Parts: sequence; structure tokens; C-alpha cells
Amino acid sequence: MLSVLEKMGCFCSRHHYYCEADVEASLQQSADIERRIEQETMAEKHIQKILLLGIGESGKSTIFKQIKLLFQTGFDEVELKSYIPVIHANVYQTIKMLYDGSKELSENEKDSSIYIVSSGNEEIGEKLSEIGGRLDYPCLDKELARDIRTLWRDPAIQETCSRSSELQLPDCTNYFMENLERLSEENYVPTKDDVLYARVQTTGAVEIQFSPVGENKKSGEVYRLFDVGGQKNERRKWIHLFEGVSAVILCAAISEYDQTLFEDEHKNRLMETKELFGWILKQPCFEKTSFMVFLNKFDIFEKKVLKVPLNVCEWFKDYQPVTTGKQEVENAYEFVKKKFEELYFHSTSPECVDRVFKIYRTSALDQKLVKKTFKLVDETLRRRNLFEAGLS
Ligand SMILES: Nc1nc2c(ncn2[C@@H]2O[C@H](COP(=O)(O)OP(=O)(O)OP(=O)(O)O)[C@@H](O)[C@H]2O)c(=O)[nH]1
Ligand SMILES: [Mg+2]
Repeated sequence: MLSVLEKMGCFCSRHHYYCEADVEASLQQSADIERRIEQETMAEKHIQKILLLGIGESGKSTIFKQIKLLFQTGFDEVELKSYIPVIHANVYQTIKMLYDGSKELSENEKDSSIYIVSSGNEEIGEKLSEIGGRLDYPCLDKELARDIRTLWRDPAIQETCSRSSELQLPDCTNYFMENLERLSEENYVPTKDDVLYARVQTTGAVEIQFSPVGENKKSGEVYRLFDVGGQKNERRKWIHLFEGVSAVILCAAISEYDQTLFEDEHKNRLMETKELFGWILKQPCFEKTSFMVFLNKFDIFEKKVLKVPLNVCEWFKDYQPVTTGKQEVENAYEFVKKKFEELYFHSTSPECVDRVFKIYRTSALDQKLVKKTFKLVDETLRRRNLFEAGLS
């Protein structure tokens, strides 16, 4: 006890001998701290917060990866290699879904024979289905890759794949199946495209800070971009990010008009997007927030819309195709775009009419297009800031 008091005495005596210079130094120190906090707060204020929102698989993380590639240092070898287990898991899960799907279709469909794999491939299918159901996948070596390729080329599996919308097959299926040789190499390092195609469901939220300084070095804006999980059980976490948001980028995968949610097979993906966007627009904290809608997966949309009528989706039930080919794709796209515009104006109260609203056509895998789109987003937000600064 005494020693503690002694020690305290030691400190007290130092205080006792505080001279004016000490006081001045201490005042200077606290002024410095305050100035630093103020500077940091100013810097924080300068940073514009952008949220990527949308349902699961709409392409948010793909846009996020592109921004990392475009405006940050990209992926180093360690980061690229960290995608190997994800990519291999995508391969195993996909081939299992295809084989199990073909068995189900061959039992339940009228024209069932087209879904029966050749007898020689049945054993391979059973083996791969068992592997795909494991928690730990084996290393994708040449032998396994050969088996997967053999099964993939089976006409019954190709028929099953043409029903991908009903089977919840990921969009990366064809890409990875066509690159099996490379993916199974011993020293395989994923390419930038492999990473963009890799599908991993986001849980929680991740963020990056970047400044899209263009060739003309004009934009000095600093953005903090947040990527969140879009599946239903993830969305309750979003609310913590809703304060002080400059812009919301809503990702809507317009190619998914004939698909149901991964987490709820009774709900159409575009109907879910419609409800979700309506809900986001009505959030009081977004009264002054800019809205950018990315009508994503246009590359898939332009092929699908010529085969599957747009009006299979309840939201687009009044769509009537009138032409064919490229013109039909444009008509269908414009129709979908108009639906989003109507939804925006319908869900926006009069107090919010002056907030920014823009719609862009995107394919998140197309780096040039994402770059061009983000430049437009940047320009719009800068113009908006100048306008607001003029008002204040
Ligand atoms: N063809 C094509 N594929 C895309 C596009 N955008 C995303 N994808 C693919 O779609 C899959 C899902 O994309 P993600 O970016 O993971 O979707 P997400 O919105 O982050 O999904 P959650 O994390 O579940 O909310 C990935 O395999 C992507 O490669 C696109 O425009 N075209
Ligand atoms: Mg994601």
C-alpha cells in the first residue's frame, strides 16, 4: 500500500512542480489533438459513402471486385490464389447440381429419356455427386477434371443445363466447365476473369475506399464503397449502414426474370427486386441520397429474351414482343427500364423529388463497361456536390 502511495506521491510531486511552460505545452497538445480530430472529421465528411444493394446474385460483389481492379492495386498473387478453393467448390457444386438435376428430371418429366445419362457415365455421376455433397472437397486434379468433363459432355447433362433457370445453377457454370483443363493444373493461379466469375455468397459487409482519378486527373472525390450480402437473411444487417449515404447503387439482374430466389423457390427474383427497391426508396434516411440503378447481366438478358418471353414475370406481364432479333432485345430492355422508372417515381415522396436518379445498362464482367459506368456515376455525384455547395 505504502509503495503505491509513494508512487502516487512521485506523480503528485511532478504535478506540483508544473511550470507555465508545461501548461503551455499541454494546451498546445490538446489543441493539436482537437485540430487533428477536426481534420479527420472534415476528411470523413469529404468521403462519399456508396452502398451496393440488391438481392442475392444480382452482381454486387462482381462490381465491387471490378472497382478494386480499376481504382485500387487489383489482386496480388496471394489474393488470386485465395480464390482457388472457391473456384473448385463452384465446379464440384455445379456438376453435382447438374447430375442430381438430370436424375430428377428423368423421373418427373414427360419426355424423360433425354435426361438419362449414358450408362457409362452413371458411375462417374454418382461419384461426383457424392464428392459435391462433402464439406471438404478434394484437390481438383487432372483425373477428376477428366471425369467432370466427360459427364459435362453427356447429352443428358447438356439438356439439364438448358433448364438452368429452374435448377439454381450459378451463372459461372459454362465458363468454369469450359476451363477445366486450366483449373486443374498443378500450379494453377486464377486469372482476373476467373476471380470475376467465381461465385461466393457475401455475408456481412465489406468496404473499400478509392478515388477514381481519371486520365485528366480531375476527379479528386474519395468514395467508400460497401458491398453487402443480398439474400433475405442478410438484409437485416443493412440498416446499420444507412446513415450518411451519398448514393445507393441498386444492382438488378434483369436476366433473372424467369428465376426464383435461391433462398425461396416460390419467389420470382425480379418481383423480389421490385419490392426491395420500393422499400429502399421509402427509407427516411435516403431522402437526399442519389439512386443509381444498374440493370445488370445484360449479356445474359440479350440472349435469353429471344428464347424466354419477358412476360413470364408477373411484373412484365403486359409486355408484348413485336419484333425479332436486336430490335426485340432493345424493346424488351426499354420496357424493363421504364418499369424501374415508374417504380422510382411511384415510390418517391414529393419531398425527395430533387434527388438524383439514373439507370445504367451493365454487364458486371465487362471491365470497360464498368469503368465507363463508374465514370458517369462519379461525374453525376461531383455535379451534385457542386450544386449542393452552391445552395449552402
Ligand atoms: N454473365 C454475367 N455474370 C454475372 C454478371 N454479374 C455477376 N455475374 C455472376 O453472377 C454471380 C453472382 O454474382 P455476385 O457478384 O456474387 O452476386 P451478389 O449480388 O454479390 O450476391 P450476394 O453476395 O449473394 O448478395 C457470379 O458468378 C458472377 O460472376 C453479369 O453482368 N454477367
Ligand atoms: Mg456478394
